[in-house]
Amino acid sequence: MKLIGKITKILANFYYVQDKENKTWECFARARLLKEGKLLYVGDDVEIETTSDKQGVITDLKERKNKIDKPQAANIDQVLVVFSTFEPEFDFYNLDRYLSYISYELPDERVRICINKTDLKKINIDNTYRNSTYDISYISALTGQGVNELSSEIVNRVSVLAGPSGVGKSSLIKALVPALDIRIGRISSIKQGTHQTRNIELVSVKGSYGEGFLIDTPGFAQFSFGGLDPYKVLQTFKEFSDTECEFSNCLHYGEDGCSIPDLVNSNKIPETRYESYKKIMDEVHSEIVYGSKKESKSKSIGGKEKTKYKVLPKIDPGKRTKSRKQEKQELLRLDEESD
Ligand SMILES: Nc1nc2c(ncn2[C@@H]2O[C@H](COP(=O)(O)OP(=O)(O)OP(=O)(O)O)[C@@H](O)[C@H]2O)c(=O)[nH]1
Ligand SMILES: [Mg+2]
Ligand SMILES: [Zn+2]
Repeated sequence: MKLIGKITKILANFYYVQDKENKTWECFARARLLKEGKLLYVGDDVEIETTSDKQGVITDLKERKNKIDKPQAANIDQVLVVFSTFEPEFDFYNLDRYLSYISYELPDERVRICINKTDLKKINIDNTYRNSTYDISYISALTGQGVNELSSEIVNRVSVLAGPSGVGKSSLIKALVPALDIRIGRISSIKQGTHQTRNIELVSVKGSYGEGFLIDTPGFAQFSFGGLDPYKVLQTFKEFSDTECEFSNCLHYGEDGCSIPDLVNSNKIPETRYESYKKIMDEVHSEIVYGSKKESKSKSIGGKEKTKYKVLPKIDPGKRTKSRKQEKQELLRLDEESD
């Protein structure tokens, strides 16, 4: 029997596919698909050929609207970037990294900031993001505060939850779908760096308001902006990309005569957003091709003419030490993720 369904979970070589009647089939992927280089992601719509009353083989991958490689998911309508106010402590720069990275990968989809654990501590970041494209929800997965309002935002959409480990992504899904039995961490284990969610998993949420799909993902910290297209990165900061600057092609990255610093000084543009942008741009330019226009601002750390080599932007030594430390932490976390 042939069926169409959605991949909800991938474990080793097994793909779990949910059909239109909400029945889940345990499937292998036909070798030909993998040979053609078609990687299958959670969220993909596939055709299966059943082989028993529970199992089947994926025979075809339907056209996908989009995909993201970290976390791996496809056919996404919206990303909920979840951060907590406390444990782990809220951090503007870290949030801006997630926002920029996700908007870069999925430029046409909605990205919403969800500030969780408002029962522990309250923060208000409305002002900082007033000229950005991001909507903000303040919630508590624990008390249910703000969760109902959020549920109306997930109807008829596939939403990916992304954010650092321990911020409460799985808890939020559980608050939206109380019957779910998903792994939720304890704060004590979070402090030891344990990642609770191991697999990317899609769940459907049904309520009186309709149905939506949520994709839970393990917290991740390791992603780099090195070598990305700086103009596309600029597009992820709408408050600058939409602002008039003296120069039509200005990256607002230290160019003489750029108007952005004045707008920051007069509070028209939030300073934290500008600071995040510059740090992200440092990273973008940390891997550039020889001869590109930023070369003069950067210091070579090796390599030959006309070959691609690594350059480091000139940043003050304090910052550089910090970023190396962060890098090391991120690598440590990645180790934990992949164990
Ligand atoms: N006080 C409070 N604690 C919360 C809230 N949401 C989650 N927690 C706690 O925070 C811890 C981490 O929650 P998880 O839902 O496992 O976090 P996660 O983002 O899924 O973490 P990973 O799966 O590791 O990426 C657990 O101890 C939760 O009980 C909240 O709104 N308030
Ligand atoms: Mg989780
Ligand atoms: Zn400018």
